[in-house]
Amino acid sequence: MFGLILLVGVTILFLTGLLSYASYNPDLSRINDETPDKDLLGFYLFSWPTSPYWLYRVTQGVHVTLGIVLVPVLLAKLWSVVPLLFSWPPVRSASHAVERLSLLLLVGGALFEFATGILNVQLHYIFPGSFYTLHFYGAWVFIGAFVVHVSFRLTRALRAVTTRRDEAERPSDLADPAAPAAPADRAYLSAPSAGDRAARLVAPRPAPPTLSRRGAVGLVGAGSGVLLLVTVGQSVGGWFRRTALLAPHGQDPGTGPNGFQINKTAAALGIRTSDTGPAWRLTVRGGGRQTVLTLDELRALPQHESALPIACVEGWSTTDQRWRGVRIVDLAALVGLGPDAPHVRVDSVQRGGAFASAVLRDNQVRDRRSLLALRVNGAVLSHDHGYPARIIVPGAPGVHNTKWVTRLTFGEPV
Ligand SMILES: Nc1nc2c(c(=O)[nH]1)N[C@H]1C(S)=C(S)[C@@H](COP(=O)(O)O)O[C@H]1N2
Ligand SMILES: [Mo]
Repeated sequence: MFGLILLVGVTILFLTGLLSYASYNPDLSRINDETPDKDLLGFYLFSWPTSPYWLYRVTQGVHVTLGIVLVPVLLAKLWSVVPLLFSWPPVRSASHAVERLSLLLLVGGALFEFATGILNVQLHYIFPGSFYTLHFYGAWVFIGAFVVHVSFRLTRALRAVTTRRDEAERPSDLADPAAPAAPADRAYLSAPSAGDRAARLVAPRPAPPTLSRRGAVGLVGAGSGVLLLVTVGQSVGGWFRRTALLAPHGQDPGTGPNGFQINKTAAALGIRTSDTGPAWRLTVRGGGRQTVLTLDELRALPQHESALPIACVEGWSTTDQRWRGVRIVDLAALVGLGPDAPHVRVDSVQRGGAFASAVLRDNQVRDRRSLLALRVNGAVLSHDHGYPARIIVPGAPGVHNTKWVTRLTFGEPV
């Protein structure tokens, strides 16, 4: 039963994970992602759409929330199969050898993916390398082993959940290989081989139970349920944020127009007020031209509104915020690029470090909801939300909504 839950759950995790990777537009530029040799594993990459505008909020909310909720199921599943690790003889046939080898990658891969994912959403960046790269490679290794494992075990798992309980649990059958043969359709319940006995997870000499089957399922279900209740609020955002007791950023993002989640503060990234003060300029380049604007000049351009959320790879998102600023296509027009403007490289005043820059694809540039925002919810952007100007793009992962923008470069090779 745990195996079947994981079969469905892990498949969803894998697919939403692949989507999350695609959403970074990793094929567009090394600035967005440096995973080496992704071309082969990234065969499926596509141009991430801007509609529906809540797309990443949903796919990544599902990915992170489900990953956390499945932890008790994964642990219980591993616990239930621990005896199999010591089955004897260790290898019975060629196919058994393949299966056991795949288990190394399966169990190792599962622990690696869950551990790196949880460390990332809890903001412990302790990896020896980029999180994307590790989690992405790990996912492919794991899913390979997962496919092998499922192909070996699916029929057995389905049989186990459709078998009547008293039959499946009759230990005497299992302990005694000389037991009389059962009718043909129940043949697997009698005179089992050593391998069969081990695979059915019934102890040959069971000790008195400390937990009933129902108790074990209940414990795991309750564990997952509690995790769901204290996690999902960070993806739903708004009022529900209060219920997200496990959210590493805390439950209270503050009040007022700028009272929504801040990922990294200006102070944490060493953004100086002198960089964003009166000396701040926006440089727009492209098509062989360049123009430089002051904040007042930017404010004098046509202003537009978009109601869009911020949705982070860490699984948290905000509800829709009311952004106001200049359309990115209008900025492209300043250097003579029309409505068919190309991709743009966005640079912030941030000196190095992750996420100081990003490259947006042409479909994101051309979407009329994509803004260089100067205001949010009726107020000027706060310093922590990217004053004086930040990017906001529908459907994009939060990391591409660059804060403290100072330069836009259209159409150059990136
Ligand atoms: N310059 C810069 N912009 C940035 C980041 C950053 O580290 N530096 N973080 C990004 C990430 S990962 C997210 S989720 C969003 C969060 O925006 P917020 O802090 O306004 O909610 O900002 C993005 N913009
Ligand atoms: Mo993020």
